[in-house]
Amino acid sequence: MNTPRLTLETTSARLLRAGRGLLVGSTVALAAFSALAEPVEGEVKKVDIEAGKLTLKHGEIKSLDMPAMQMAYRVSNPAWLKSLNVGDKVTFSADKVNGQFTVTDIQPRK
Ligand SMILES: [Cu+2]
Repeated sequence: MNTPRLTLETTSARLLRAGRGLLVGSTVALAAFSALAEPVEGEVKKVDIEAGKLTLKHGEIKSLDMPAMQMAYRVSNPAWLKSLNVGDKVTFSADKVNGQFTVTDIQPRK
């Protein structure tokens, strides 16, 4: 199930996976997990290694109350930027970290 990924996993991502594996039986747990970031499809529009920013065109992100748009994100791991190119199709998760929208997980999509 775990494919090699260029990601640093957040605690919430691990919790989410654990929750899915557990056959969640309680509505409390369901409510907690539903608030976590869902993977979103996007396309790389700009990679700014110096600024540590990634501009993505993305679909709706319900967990962040965001419609589809194009915007710049910070990234949890700046090393990811080196393996991304404009035009790449990706699946990513984003969250607000220290008040800034941040990509917490990103993988190429075919
Ligand atoms: Cu956005």
